[in-house]
Amino acid sequence: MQQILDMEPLEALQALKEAGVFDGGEDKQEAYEQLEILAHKGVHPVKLLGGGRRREEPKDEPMDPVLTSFDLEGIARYIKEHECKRVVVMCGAGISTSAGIPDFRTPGTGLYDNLQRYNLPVPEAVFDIDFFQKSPGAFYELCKDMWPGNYDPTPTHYFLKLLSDKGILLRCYSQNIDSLECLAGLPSERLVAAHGNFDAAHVICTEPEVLVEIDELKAAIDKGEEGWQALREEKGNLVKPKITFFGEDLPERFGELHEEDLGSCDLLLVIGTSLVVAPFCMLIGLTRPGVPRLLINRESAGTCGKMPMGFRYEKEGSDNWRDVFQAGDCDSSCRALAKALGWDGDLEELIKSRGRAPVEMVPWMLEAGDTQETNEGAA
Ligand code: CNA
Repeated sequence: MQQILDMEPLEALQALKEAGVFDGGEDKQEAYEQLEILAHKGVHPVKLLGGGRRREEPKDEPMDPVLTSFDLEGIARYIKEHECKRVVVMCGAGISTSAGIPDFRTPGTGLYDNLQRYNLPVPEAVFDIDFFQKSPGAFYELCKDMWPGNYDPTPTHYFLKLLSDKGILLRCYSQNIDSLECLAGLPSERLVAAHGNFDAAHVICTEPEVLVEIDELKAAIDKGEEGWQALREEKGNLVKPKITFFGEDLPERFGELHEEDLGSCDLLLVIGTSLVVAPFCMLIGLTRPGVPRLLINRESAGTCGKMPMGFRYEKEGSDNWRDVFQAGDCDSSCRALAKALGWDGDLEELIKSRGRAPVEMVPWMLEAGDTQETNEGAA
């Protein structure tokens, strides 16, 4: 593995392929294709496959169970007994559906239907730079609707604020562009908006990048096609919020923090995502093998049949020592987890006060003095 680590990303991937790592089934082939895209961008496959420096335990080899039960109660007990201090949350569109913002992949919801008149070949095309250049209207329509201020945070967003106020949230990695985490009061240093958001705008395809005031873009979009066409002429090309499109690099903050955060977290919560967008989905494989992982989602996602170091909750007995799948709705599951922790009163107060109610830190963080000591790395 060390020799492979020293190779260039593409060369290393080829060596792994030749060694048979991707033999046996469509899922493995899909994983190979995702890693190939990343390798072209300079991301080393071994880091994502779990062979990086931080691995103290062998990859995907059974260990003694780290949970006393594989359910929300087991996770709650783990948090308290192990005095978790560095919880990482990964989330996606599913945490905002109860706010009224449709996700992509749930059949029958509105986002795809609303955009039909723009003849999107697939829903994801709305975040495709080539499609945007040909047909910008669909994305601008989506922007108008999703602009921060049009929707309220959900109980799940306040659950994130609760973890932060309790002092145990190291970071929340969100794929969402709706900024509802901030609106719920989550401090910006606790958030990585992995696919960007509406905080800033830029002229596409400029090097060095040309920034545009976000309010200027909003005013143009509000005027409709006439408005954004005029802005395009003025700036020399289309202007868009700094939301990451397929084929664009993720924000620098993601690159700076994710390895250290995932490699040092003591619990991973994955909420409301189908875990199909790379490189984001690969983060679940960067935790140390003894770290418990909980997926809260309506449907199964990110399993080991689909990706390297994926969840093993479908496995029997000693083949799953740490993964829990809570199938169902995010809001009720977060409420149930808060209840199992004895924090349900705090959560309801946060929801009622729109994130303003005071919440006391967990005793083990109070003893630590302040969050800096253990949540070092707030950036
Ligand atoms: P996705 O692929 O649409 O998956 C969402 C997942 O959430 C699915 O597996 C659903 O079953 C599940 N789900 C939906 N509602 C709930 C609920 N109430 N409780 C529990 N589970 C639920 O979306 P991902 O986030 O995985 O995909 C990443 C894309 C989608 C990102 O690039 C986003 O930018 C993009 N997106 C973002 C938003 C937003 O910002 N709110 C909305 C739509 C799409």
